[in-house]
Amino acid sequence: MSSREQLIKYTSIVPSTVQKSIQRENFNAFIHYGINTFAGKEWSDGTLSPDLFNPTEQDAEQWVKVLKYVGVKGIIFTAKHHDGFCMWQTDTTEYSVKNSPYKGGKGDVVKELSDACKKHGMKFGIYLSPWDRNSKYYSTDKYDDFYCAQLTELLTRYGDIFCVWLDGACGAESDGKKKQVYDFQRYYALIRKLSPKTVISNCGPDVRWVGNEGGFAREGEFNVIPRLAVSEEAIMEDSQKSEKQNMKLLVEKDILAKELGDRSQLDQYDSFVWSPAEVDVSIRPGWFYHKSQDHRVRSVRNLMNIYYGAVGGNSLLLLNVPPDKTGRINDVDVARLIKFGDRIRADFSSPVSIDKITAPEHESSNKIRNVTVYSYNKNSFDANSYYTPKNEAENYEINILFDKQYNVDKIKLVENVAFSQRIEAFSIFAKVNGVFKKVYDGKTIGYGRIALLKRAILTDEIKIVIDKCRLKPYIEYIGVYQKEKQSIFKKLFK
Ligand code: FUL
Repeated sequence: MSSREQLIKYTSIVPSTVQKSIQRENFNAFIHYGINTFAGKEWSDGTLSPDLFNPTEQDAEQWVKVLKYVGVKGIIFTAKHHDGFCMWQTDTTEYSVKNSPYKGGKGDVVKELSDACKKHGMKFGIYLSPWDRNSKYYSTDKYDDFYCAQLTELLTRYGDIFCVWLDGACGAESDGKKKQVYDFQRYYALIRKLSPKTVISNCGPDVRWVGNEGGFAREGEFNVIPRLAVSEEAIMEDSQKSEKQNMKLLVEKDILAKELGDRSQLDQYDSFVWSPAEVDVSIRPGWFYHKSQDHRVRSVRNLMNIYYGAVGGNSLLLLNVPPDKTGRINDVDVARLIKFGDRIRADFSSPVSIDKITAPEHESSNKIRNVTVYSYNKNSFDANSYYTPKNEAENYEINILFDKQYNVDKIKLVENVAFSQRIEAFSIFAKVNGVFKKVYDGKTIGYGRIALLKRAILTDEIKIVIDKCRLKPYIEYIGVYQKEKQSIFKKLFK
């Protein structure tokens, strides 16, 4: 049993500004595109000829427009995958688009995409694989200089970079090479110096890999976790070391998906960090495009499940959409993505109208009515207004009365993470024929829980009970949504 001192310590851990920004805009896209696309490979060994890279209709604006329609806020692009082939006009190596036939060697895919992102109000980020199978410096003490020179080019030539995604995967030993010891602290310091607002993900201090690539989020996702759980060594140890393992992680629910950060675990440590989890998953079986997988693009239902699990489960979602050999996102994926975007919007298009909301007496001006403030158009909550009770209690009951009966199927809940993550268990009851019936049992809330009811329920009153909490709760938002009445697909195809 955690002591009060321990709970005070856990609740003193809060997100940094950079972490808050990505938790608010928690749905982003990955684009895996490079020499592998043209060779039909997932991992290539750094010896493929740059001649292979020759898209005929490359259109970065198409990528951005499609992804914007889906609702993603930022795009993270594979500027360099493990093969070492650079997608920009780099001065650090000859293995790049500058020696490919694309635009007579004058093409710069990083620039094309960053320009398209700027034009369409999309954030732009880069994936720069630390593992480099082409570089002559790899496995030598010159490699960190080489990698930092690449980072510097990318962070100084293309405007704002919202995220640098550092992959922990490395198969150098199976290549017969000495494992490179990366100077991660130097990479982080360089990124912070050149671009202080950039989020450093995966093998980095700001965002943590959820532990699988199959789209599975944890049911109870805590942001306050033991510091030891996010050491670079631990992440690299758990990352892929062979192509076989890479493919395995794409489909399996890895053991790493076990919960981190509940009280019983925290009680064993004395140093903690704020660490949001990210679910990175591909719309196809592979990260790169393969024609043979055109019939295996994820269904809208599957994408929605992933969306609700991740965005609705206090995690970030990073959905990979790989352009094909022409340099465009394939029509199959485009059609799926359009329906996916429509489905997300439709699911949140009908909030119920709340007549009365009551809760235990509030502290100062932090009254319960504050939690209903939400600007749908801006897709944001008012983070400065929240509810917190005056006194700590065993549990907290919030009653919500609607103006009439609605067919409710989801409730969105947000904690104000400026006060850490506190709620550990909650339940939702709906009044049916004058009697409250339990309709949902939940664990964590954090920055976003979408409580999806097993079936829609016709009701004019619900009750949310916070059953377990670290000290007292700080709630930023509660939204109750009706089941979308008309099938979105009918609307699309009529
Ligand atoms: C992994 C890589 O090995 C995959 O190819 C992919 O880039 C994925 C996002 O990360 O570690």
